[in-house]
Amino acid sequence: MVKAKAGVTSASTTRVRTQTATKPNSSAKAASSKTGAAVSADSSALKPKAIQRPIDFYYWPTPNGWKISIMLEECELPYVMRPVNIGKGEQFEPGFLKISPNNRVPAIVDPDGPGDKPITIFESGAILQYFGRKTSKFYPEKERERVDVDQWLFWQVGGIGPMAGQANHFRHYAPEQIKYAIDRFTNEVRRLYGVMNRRLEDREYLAGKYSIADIASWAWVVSHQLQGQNLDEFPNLKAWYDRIAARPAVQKGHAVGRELRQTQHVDLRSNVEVRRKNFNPRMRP
Ligand SMILES: N[C@@H](CCC(=O)N[C@@H](CS)C(=O)NCC(=O)O)C(=O)O
Repeated sequence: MVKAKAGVTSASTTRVRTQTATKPNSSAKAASSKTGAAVSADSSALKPKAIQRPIDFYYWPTPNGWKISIMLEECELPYVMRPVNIGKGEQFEPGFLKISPNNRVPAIVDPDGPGDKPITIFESGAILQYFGRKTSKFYPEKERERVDVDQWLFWQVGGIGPMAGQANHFRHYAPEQIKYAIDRFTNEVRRLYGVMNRRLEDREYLAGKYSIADIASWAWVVSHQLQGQNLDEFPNLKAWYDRIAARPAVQKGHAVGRELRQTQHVDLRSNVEVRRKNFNPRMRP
């Protein structure tokens, strides 16, 4: 279902995931008090609720954004997608800065956060862990299993994400083709694909069962061609990629906002002002 609703940014097209209930928290409180469950205000907010209000999801269809659109779909959480056109520089608008102090997507505001109060979260890894704890899905509760997921999640956030981002930048967006930079980042991404390929030699997923670690890395492997990689060189990785791509929620999440790229796309190479803001940190507020 697609609805128009005012957003933080000037682009206010929003998309609302099908939802069954939008009643305020008081109903949820009443429902839980009937069960007599003795839970602290904080922990109760991290458990799935009978009634969850839509989560505001600040997004642009990019690898870091897909991680969250896929997780929202996998967890069947209701959300309102609020586009932040990073090609037009909307990530630098003051309203968005309050939500995402790093001026980047994705970010979320969950009206039903801990203590039954809204919570704002930026950084895709933190958002994935939050949804994992909130829904008890794709993020195991046993410490040993959770540590396994965490190490691969952090490997993605600190490793393959930034390296693949730089490879993509120097291959496709840099004003000049710098061979040293292209080789350095393309080769490092290749090494990291090799790490995943070895890890997946004797298992179906990166850390135990399908988890937020797989969702995070998959979203980056999607753009392997832009990063100068050939999945045929990595058979275990390719099988993993296809296995995850076959999941209906992954397909749905990956398709969120796809039309925005066509209707609102701005080519960063030809938009001098946006590039000045996006790629020169000294110009940023
Ligand atoms: N570490 C951040 C990275 C977020 C990030 O780099 N987002 C990109 C889109 S994939 C962005 O907002 N770029 C806008 C810009 O560079 O100004 C995360 O994992 O959430």
